Amino acid sequence: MLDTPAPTAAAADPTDAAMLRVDAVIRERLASRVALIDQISRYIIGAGGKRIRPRLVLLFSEALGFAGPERYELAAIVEFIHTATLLHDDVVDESALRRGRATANAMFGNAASVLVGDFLYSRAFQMMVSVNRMRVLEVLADATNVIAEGEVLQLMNMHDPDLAVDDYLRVIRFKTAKLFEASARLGAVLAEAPAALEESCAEFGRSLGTAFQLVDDLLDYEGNSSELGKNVGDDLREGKPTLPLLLAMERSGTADRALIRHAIEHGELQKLPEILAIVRGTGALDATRDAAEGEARKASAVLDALPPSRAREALLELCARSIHRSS
Ligand code: GRG
Repeated sequence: MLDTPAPTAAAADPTDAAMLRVDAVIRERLASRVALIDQISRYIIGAGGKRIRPRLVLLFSEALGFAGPERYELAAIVEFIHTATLLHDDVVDESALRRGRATANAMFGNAASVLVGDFLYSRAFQMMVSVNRMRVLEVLADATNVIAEGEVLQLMNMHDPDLAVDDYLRVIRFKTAKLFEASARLGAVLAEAPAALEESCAEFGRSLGTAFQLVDDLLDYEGNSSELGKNVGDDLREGKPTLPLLLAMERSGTADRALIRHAIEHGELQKLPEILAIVRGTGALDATRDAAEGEARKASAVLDALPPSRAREALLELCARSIHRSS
């Protein structure tokens, strides 16, 4: 089990009030003179989302003593980038449900979703320019580039039942952990923290982001669509070789392994119940959760480099919540 405390419902998050400021920035910066952009961007952003990445910016800047208004702008920027990737990803994956609603591609079509994703992505860069710090631009230009590489790598790995676990991990570090890493790092950049401390923050984000995606991949098998706000089984439908399947293949006999291989190669959802039974029976889901807990533990350990503060406690809590979640 994770060493971090179990999440407590009553714990006050020091970013709650600051997040209201971030939401105000988000609303203000979504504005476009083009009605369809307004409609779609408000549709997806208004659906909520956990806002984890902006919280990382706020918590790291607070933990390191920075309280300037740029933190709200940067928090909104990472949420815009995240939302742009979701808009694009749902088109690529042909997903129908996101944040408990029909996806933007299902509601407005693929072309509109991709283009509004481009709007949010480029608006994020306009906002970065307004922060006027070359290092911020560098961190986010690098991160978005790596995220795109991760998605292309994932595309190349699709339908490949022989994917190595290390190659799977590389994809999730690129496509998901990189934005967590950048968000945490930006808190340190704002606070002008020494290089070694900035690296520790980045390492926290990398580990937490990896844990987060491992749980995401797990929930695609054992989650509940209404709690998750997206359809379970999407990964299998697409033939995506994620850790639960890779581990189940390693641990199962010839017939079960052949069933999973076939499902990955052909992207079959009909066999989901049988595959779920194999994934559960072989302990692959538990092993995936263990891997996520290991990453979350690594993230928690990094926090020792930070001075004690409310924000540091909230980061610890975030590690626990990222593992023990149903959405
Ligand atoms: C636009 C830079 C750019 C790249 C496009 C499509 C693509 C390349 C990247 C997709 C990356 C992606 C969607 C990774 C998955 C990340 C992930 C776990 C998303 C879900 O995050 P949550 O659970 O979502 O934080 P909410 O809805 O809570 O905000």
